Amino acid sequence: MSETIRKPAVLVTGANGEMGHGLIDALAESGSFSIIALDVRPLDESIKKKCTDVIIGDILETRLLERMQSEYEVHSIYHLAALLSTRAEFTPEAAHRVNVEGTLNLLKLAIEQSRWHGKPVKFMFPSSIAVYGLPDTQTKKRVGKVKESEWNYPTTMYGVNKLYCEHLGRYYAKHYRQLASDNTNSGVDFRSIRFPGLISAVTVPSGGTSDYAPEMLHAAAQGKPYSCFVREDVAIPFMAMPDAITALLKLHDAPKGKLSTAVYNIGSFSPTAGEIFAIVKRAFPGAEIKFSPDDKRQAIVDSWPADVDDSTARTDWGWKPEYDEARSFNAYLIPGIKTRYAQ
Ligand code: AKB
Repeated sequence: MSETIRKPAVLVTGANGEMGHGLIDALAESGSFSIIALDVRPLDESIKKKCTDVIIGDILETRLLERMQSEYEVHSIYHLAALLSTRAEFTPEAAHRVNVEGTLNLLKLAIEQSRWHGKPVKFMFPSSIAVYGLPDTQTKKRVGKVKESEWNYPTTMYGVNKLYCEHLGRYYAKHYRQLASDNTNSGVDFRSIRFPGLISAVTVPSGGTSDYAPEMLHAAAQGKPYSCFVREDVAIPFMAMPDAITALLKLHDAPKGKLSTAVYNIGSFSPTAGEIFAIVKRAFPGAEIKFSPDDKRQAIVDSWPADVDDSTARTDWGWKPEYDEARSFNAYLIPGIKTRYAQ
């Protein structure tokens, strides 16, 4: 057995995804854990060098997870792997396998790990505003900010999967095998955040329905024309990636006794697509952007709330975005993206 096993390890699934990049940078900076990265694709060099071990494989491969069981002492799992909302609509059953069965496999791994080393395993689960489903745009306008318990009627397979996995996590943490004579605490400490659309200066998303905002920005910075698939007047909550990473780490570190729920909304700013267009145009005056809404993807965005009520996260674990709309674009996204494509 190698030395790394002695060090408490953090497992990051979907490590090569958008959030994985930011999270691995932040975890590596803290330096207190071995980082075990798992992804179906090889990791980009920039993050690979920050990980103790990289496993290329599928979260549906139970043998691979069983092998991990014996090789690592995992104390925290950031389960980021998922098929996002647009991609999931093309292959709903495959999405269900990855998003639900994959999560179940990781929850089982968490239980086994906790039994093995005797401490709780923190299970960090990024959920999404896709768990909400508003019936029409009038209702969306009328309700404004939604609370965690409201409008839980997702219209996408991805949203359905995320909502179910929130419940699965709560079950594993609180009620697992409740009728068994030997039933003891499962050892899973499940914590979840419903993220808004995320925008990163470093990576471009793929397969999501909130992708129009980052796509518009990244296309403009590269001088590529962009056709936006939603109407100018549609609004959903967005967040700059550094705030999303800070939120995950902050909820991970929050004292358990302060947490009144397993699932939290967090918000930052809620621009319309037209407002994002105006900001992008100011930064890149030559940008060729037109709006040609795709009715079906538009309907998905219309079903998501214009804003979220994140007061519980603020009270319980001190959530507060550091990047409002102006700071996100002026201090992070625009300079970061300019530097990225100048290289
Ligand atoms: C998606 O569009 O699928 C994601 C999300 C809102 O969770 N970005």
